[in-house]
Amino acid sequence: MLLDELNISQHNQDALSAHKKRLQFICGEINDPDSIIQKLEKFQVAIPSWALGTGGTRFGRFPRGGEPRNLEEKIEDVGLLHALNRSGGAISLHIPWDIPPDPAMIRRLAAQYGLRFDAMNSNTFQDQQGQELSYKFGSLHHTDEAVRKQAIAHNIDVITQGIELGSESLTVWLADGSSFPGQVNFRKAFQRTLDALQEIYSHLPQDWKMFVEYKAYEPNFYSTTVGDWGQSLLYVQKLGPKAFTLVDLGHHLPNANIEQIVALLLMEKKLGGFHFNDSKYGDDDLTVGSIKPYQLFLVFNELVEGMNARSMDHALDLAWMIDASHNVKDPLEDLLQSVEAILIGYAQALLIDHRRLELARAENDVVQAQEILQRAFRTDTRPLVAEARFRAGAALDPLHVFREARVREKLVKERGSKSFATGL
Ligand SMILES: [Mn+2]
Repeated sequence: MLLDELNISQHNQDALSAHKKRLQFICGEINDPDSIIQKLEKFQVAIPSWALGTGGTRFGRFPRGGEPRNLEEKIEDVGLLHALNRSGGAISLHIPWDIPPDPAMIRRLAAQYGLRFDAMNSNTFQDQQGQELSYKFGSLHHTDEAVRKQAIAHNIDVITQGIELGSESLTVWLADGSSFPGQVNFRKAFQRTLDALQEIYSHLPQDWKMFVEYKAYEPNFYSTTVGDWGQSLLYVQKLGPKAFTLVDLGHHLPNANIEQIVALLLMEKKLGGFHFNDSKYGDDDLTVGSIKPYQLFLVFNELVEGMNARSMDHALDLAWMIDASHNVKDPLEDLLQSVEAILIGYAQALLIDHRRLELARAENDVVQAQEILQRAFRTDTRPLVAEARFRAGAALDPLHVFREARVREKLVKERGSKSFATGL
């Protein structure tokens, strides 16, 4: 088994003394490092099944081989990541790309790797083979009731499959919208979508949550039926207490103040989950922290402050997931980088002295407020993140171990150079 060949403890032994020096330095600079390290150790980010293969654009796809050929191999890949960093203890499935052939067996397999099933994702944004009616002009907002019924039935089916896997949430992202002015009646499209979501909502088990994800544009380029956080919030407020808005960092118009959106959704008790990625121009789905690490930090600042204000559990009360995919990196290396970036940003936010920040705000000391934030942002939190991993039995430097153990080469040998993972 590939897991046994990772040699994590040997790597940690070799890297330990240099790590301890770096850790000692930062622990001398900050208050209560232990409580930060414990929070980092607890924080888990779900890995989406569709990020394990090379992503593509509409111009092409350049797979590098060794991609998981089925759900079992996808679970094996997430298990590998989790062994390396002990921070990716959940997998988020996409139906119908990952229909579990034998749910009980799949659940056992995941448990062997210490993984649980995070939110289930339905898909009514593309037509599947053998599907009776087309989603070309939308799904839940479609003018034809028969299409809406088909999309509702699919979502209910995804819930049923999720129950068997032990998942506790459904994420609905709709591509529904219009590409040209005049194509849809906004009000009627909203109403039809709400009616359909209500029907799906009525099939949620008691302890389940429904996440309504929004996106400003693409694949429709004029309007989107769940286009922004305001529209999502309208739906989830009307749906009921089990419905929440899901924020995907890449789903906003350029330069939107995402941290403010997060703060207000949390205040309204309607923030349910989070999709991490990064972008320069649109929904670029780039590696978390690769373009705008300061924005990520500011988002985490609002998350930490807002969750503390409501005595929420940082690790458990919101659904954390990566939603990224692109075509130039090894997907597993990319996911290791993304998880690392998330933990670095979270650790920086934990360093913020909120009491002093509130004092500065009360005195309108704008300079001091900025100093407090940026002092935290400019602190190198990587030794804290590495220490959290070390305590959890993971690798001090996961990427180094991944490369040293030649994981990709072995996967190519095992699965072939032309293996193809389902997904986008
Ligand atoms: Mn997303």
